[in-house]
Amino acid sequence: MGKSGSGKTSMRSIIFANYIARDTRRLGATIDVEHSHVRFLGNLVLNLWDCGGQEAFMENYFASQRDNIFRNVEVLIYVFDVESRELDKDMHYYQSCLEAILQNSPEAKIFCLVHKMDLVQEDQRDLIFREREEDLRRLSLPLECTCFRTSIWDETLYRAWSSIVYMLIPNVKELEESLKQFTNIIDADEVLLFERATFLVISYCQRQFHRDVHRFEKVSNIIKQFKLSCSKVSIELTMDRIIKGIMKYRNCHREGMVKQFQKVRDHPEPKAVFFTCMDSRMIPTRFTETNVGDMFVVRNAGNLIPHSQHFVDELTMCEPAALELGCVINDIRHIIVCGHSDCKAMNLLYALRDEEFASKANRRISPLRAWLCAHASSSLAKFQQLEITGFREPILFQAETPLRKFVAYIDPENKFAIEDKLSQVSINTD
Ligand SMILES: Nc1nc2c(ncn2[C@@H]2O[C@H](COP(=O)(O)OP(=O)(O)OP(=O)(O)O)[C@@H](O)[C@H]2O)c(=O)[nH]1
Ligand SMILES: [Mg+2]
Ligand SMILES: [Zn+2]
Repeated sequence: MGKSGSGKTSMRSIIFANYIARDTRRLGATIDVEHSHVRFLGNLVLNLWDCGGQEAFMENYFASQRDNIFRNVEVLIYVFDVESRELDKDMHYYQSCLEAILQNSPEAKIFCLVHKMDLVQEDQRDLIFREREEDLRRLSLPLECTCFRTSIWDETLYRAWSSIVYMLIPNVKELEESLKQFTNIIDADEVLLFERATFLVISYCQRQFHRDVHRFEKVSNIIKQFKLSCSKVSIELTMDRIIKGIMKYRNCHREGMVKQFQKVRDHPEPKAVFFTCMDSRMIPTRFTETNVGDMFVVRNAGNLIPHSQHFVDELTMCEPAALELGCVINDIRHIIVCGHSDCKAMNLLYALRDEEFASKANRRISPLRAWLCAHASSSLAKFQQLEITGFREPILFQAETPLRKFVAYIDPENKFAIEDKLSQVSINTD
């Protein structure tokens, strides 16, 4: 939370989405709330809500969305732009947030980030921060708040977020105990435990005194920068690999393939239309061991097939056209719809259960949300029916002709993540 332009999305993008500080200048204002799930320490999931701070949205959070925004909050992070000219208004919104938190999630921890400290003269920073901290503590009563000074241009951002994340880890004491044992066994001066994706410091064990109290954040910052520059090199390497791949194909395999193309051209006998997700992990010809001439492959976000009712008066999409090409013109009799686990499109569909997230305004700015809402909302509805029965009952599918019915059990052994169950429902609904 925090006023528009205070730097919320910037810090989120740096910590959780591999942005560098310079990239944040390109960010637009956040429209309403952006939800993201961050997987953490193996199986923890951090649900981050980045609430756009423009006044119309803020008013809306306190009025019509109050329950939705402030219920089940574990941590409220309020970001103040240290250079803000509207301090009174900032404080007013902050207090409204506290009030709503007190009503809906009284156990929530409160963090205040006095942000953009880089804009304050160095010799003034301590003083200004201390004044703000004092004001905020006083204004927060009866709730307690923890204040940090932050800037995206230095390591202070890591210190603040490490402390926030530390509060959220349920078994942190066990981790600390194991870390202590490990440090003793290897006889180290100091051991730090970083979270793999964000490089936030989760815990540490110190046996030798060290003078620099900011060393952890500095290490986080340096390693993250290093990781980012490695990933840049890796993008260049990937492009290089693709180009080399094309050259190798032309030199080594093309001749053999052309013979197969000619054979297929003279005797085409495709056996299936194969719908799957565009996800880079899906390589359908490899895992089906099919070859030139075997299948027509159609790929999109989430392996969806739009219902025929969407084909109105010449307006259509690629999927029905592909079905006509495969099944009518080429007489293919089999259609395969193949989903996969951890599908980003299905994860988003799951998040679209939230009405506000799926609102018209949000669909207007996101073609992916619009696509999912238009063509997967029936899957979502089926999924929600099944959720009620705890997935014990099968779903019944009935085509337009009453004779075509079938049942499907979704994850009967209860082995999959909830989003993967939705993905299975969606494949069946297609
Ligand atoms: N100097 C300085 N600029 C920052 C800092 N953090 C963010 N900014 C800049 O502030 C501008 C606004 O940042 P956003 O992250 O989009 O602001 P926001 O809080 O998400 O705003 P809304 O989405 O409208 O609520 C961007 O141009 C950032 O580059 C910081 O620590 N120091
Ligand atoms: Mg934003
Ligand atoms: Zn996918």
